Amino acid sequence: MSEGKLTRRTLIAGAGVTALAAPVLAQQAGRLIDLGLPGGPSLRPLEPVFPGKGEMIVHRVRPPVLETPMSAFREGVITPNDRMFVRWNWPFPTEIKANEHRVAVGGAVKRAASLTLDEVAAAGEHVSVVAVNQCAGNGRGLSQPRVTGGQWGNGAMGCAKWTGVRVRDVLAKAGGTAPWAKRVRFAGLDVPLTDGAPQFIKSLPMDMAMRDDVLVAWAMNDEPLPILHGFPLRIVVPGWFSTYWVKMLATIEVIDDEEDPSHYMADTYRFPAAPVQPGDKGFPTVPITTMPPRSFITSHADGDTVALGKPLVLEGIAFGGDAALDRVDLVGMGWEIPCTLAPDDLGPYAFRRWWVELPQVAGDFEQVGVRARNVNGAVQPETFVWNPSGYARNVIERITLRAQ
Ligand SMILES: Nc1nc2c(c(=O)[nH]1)N[C@H]1C(S)=C(S)[C@@H](COP(=O)(O)O)O[C@H]1N2
Ligand SMILES: [Mo]
Repeated sequence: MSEGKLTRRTLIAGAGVTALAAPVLAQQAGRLIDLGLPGGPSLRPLEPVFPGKGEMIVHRVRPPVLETPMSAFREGVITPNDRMFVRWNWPFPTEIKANEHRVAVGGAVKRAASLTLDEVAAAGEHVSVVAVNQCAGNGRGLSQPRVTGGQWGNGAMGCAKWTGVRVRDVLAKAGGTAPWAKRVRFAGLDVPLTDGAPQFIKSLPMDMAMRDDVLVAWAMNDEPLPILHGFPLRIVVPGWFSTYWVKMLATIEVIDDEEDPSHYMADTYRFPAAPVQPGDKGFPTVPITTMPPRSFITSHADGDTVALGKPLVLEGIAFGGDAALDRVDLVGMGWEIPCTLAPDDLGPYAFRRWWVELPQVAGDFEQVGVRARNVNGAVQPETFVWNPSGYARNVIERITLRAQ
């Protein structure tokens, strides 16, 4: 974490009205990408559908669900704003007047407040954290048996530098929280498409909300948040799945419920408390919270050809989830080869590059993968832990390479 470079001026400058240009619906001569989804249609358009976005895998246009192609992760450990995946549950305003935007802070606080962007920016020290933004459903489309929900490949993740103020400092602007406060709820400007459908509301337990690195952020990679990523403000919770990273933040409500009864906390984004089998019903669940470690080979894709008899470098990215990365090993074919990790200069929650040099390719690589472990000892499992919503996938991802 470091002092953010952005000043209050940067947040407001150029942000009188920020609008999202309409998606380019006239389809370009569509390039298709194969996501390798075992259970269903696997081809998706790969197009720059939204102005301000590069080539993205288009799952849905309204509300947008865009996935980052794995090839983008070869470019570096920071995902540029125009390649970060996009996910919205409900439609959101495509034009926002920054000078009219307010964040309502209420519930179990001393005095309810309605804060301008200036007041939010002045609430405390400006803090930057580099952190992986990952959907809890990332990789869900690879689940076997197939599960319902957006059929993501593994590109519902990205790593960016986020800058803002601490949620804690924003709560202090409302005189602080009541002694009986249990959770802090966040809601954005997006509204349900259908009458009576629940708003997207998420909440954090008090100790998380008060953490040093849990932010109300206005900048992503030193730029104002793009509309698709939640302009003008979003919550950032390093180490936790991005379902908690509420975008277009408009409301903060402190509640005294130990368990939040709202739909997106009580009914969905939950995980079986103990392993289940397909078809099981009525089992206890817990909310999805922290991320487990993951790692990916980015230098090669499944089915690629490598030169027989020649040296080979495999490379990729890894992250530790809710704790720093400890090690990455190349596994498969009886191997367990430690990989070199790039220096840890972006902090514990960022993507980190790894690589391994093999002196000579002796034949095909059958089902090889990398396995990350974090400093808490959490390690990627050999076999996939199935769950009905395909949440929190972190099985070792394997590829096969042909030697020629
Ligand atoms: N207001 C609002 N915030 C939201 C959501 C949403 O639907 N509305 N979706 C959440 C989910 S499920 C994900 S995965 C992330 C995606 O963040 P991104 O689009 O910036 O990558 O936003 C989160 N924040
Ligand atoms: Mo998500």
